[in-house]
Amino acid sequence: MPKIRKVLVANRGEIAIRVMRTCKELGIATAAVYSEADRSALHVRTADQAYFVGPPPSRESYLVQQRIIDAAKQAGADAIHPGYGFLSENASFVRACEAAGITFIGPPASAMDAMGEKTRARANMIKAGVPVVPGSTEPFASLEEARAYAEKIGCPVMLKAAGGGGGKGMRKVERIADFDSSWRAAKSEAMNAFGNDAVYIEKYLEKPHHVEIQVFADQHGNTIHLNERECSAQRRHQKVVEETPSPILTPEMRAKMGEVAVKAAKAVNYVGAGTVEFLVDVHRNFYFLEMNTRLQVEHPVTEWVTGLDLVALQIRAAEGEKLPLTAAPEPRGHSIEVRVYAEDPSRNFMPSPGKITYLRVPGGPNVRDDSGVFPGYTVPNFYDPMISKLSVWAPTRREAIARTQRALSEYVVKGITTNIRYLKAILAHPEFIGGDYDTSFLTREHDTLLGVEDAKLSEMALLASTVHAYQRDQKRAKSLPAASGQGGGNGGVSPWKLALRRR
Ligand code: MV4
Repeated sequence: MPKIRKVLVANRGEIAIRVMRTCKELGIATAAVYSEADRSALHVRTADQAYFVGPPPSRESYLVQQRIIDAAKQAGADAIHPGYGFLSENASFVRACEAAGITFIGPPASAMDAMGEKTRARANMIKAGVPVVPGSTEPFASLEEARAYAEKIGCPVMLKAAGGGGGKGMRKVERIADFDSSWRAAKSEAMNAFGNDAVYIEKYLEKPHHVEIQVFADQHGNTIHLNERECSAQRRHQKVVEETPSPILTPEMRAKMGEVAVKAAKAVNYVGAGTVEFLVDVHRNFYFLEMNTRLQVEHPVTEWVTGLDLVALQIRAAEGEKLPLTAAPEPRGHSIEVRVYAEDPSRNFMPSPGKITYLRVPGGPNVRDDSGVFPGYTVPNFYDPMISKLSVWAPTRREAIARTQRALSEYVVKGITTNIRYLKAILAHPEFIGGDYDTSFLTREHDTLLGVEDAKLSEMALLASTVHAYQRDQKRAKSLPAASGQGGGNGGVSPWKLALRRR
């Protein structure tokens, strides 16, 4: 297979720049695509050339397959890197690339098909001997059939959309009396979100951890894992903080989960970078959840502890090269990534697009800032409001937390609101520091992390500090020399103001 000489990056923002950086290091030319809203975006300036693909909404630009393929042809690119999101997990796009004679840097369409639908993925995994969350593999024909199944396995159960992912169409059923209404709600939500109302049932797992395994495969049947990422710090199914190694994994669990993840990837003839997601229950049993058939947002933490460049590995695998390693490297040290968003935590995390009037980006030893923004840039409101990923490496977890805090404190972003303070609060929380935080952590500790105070306690604290200040000022006023001409008084000036004058 011939070497790749030019890559069209079918994405925007930080991930487009991330991919182009490796291309540059490998001597590969780059072409960007951009929408009307991204004319002055950093990924356009980073690429060797750039092609306009349409109006701001991604449906009319970044998601239009033919526009992307036409741009690649015009550029004379021999490959397309899809990044994450957009067309990255779209099997029909992979086939369209193939038909156009362009290498898709990612897995074959057949692997995407095998993992795309949750019930099909579960069936494939069961066949391969991969543990899945106990439950059904087929959607149910009727409500009665579904209710009978839920009664058999016992509440609580989780209803999930077969066509879905990311928590949409998902419903927890606590009592069988609630089953019928939850079932109908899940089905209609699934229909609206995915155009597919198939719903299946799983046993509900209490307070699970989200632990995922990075896998990698070449075109010659060599498949390895690259250890795990702990991703339990999520809010509304959006990851906020990721780290590796997972603080809850033993070397034995890592080896076992890695082995299972490789088995999952092999079962679908996977090629390139992929991620096998697991739920880990309180007893530390682990169950296959889904497979992401793309490079993930949080891949930098894996790069930090393995020393590998995952984008370079993706490109080499797409060129038909053999994997340069045969087993998972021992994790070296610890890495944490936090996602910096243009959003306002105090307004229910509402996106806060707008112009960045001033920007200072963290740096220093073992700090990496993957960003798509710059001073003077206007964050558009058409896309995901993530403005950067801050990741760090340190020898130990304790030091990695301290380094992340240090780096976050260097960040200065003016003009828009960010979640930086919220991120600092997460890293300072005893439960995060303790390491055994599960997927309920951010929701459960929401008020604490936002600095929302208990109203009664706040009132009490205000009273106490007022009394204290008054008593202190009384004492100070008494020890003051008498003010001139005022007969020993202080001219009617309050003791507080006097105290302030003395400072
Ligand atoms: C579950 C679960 C508990 N039991 N399935 C949420 C997104 C979807 N991909 C899977 N999810 C869950 N499935 C059973 N049987 C709890 C979750 C879940 C979750 C999973 C991963 C990361 C964050 C989460 C937050 C809430 C619920």
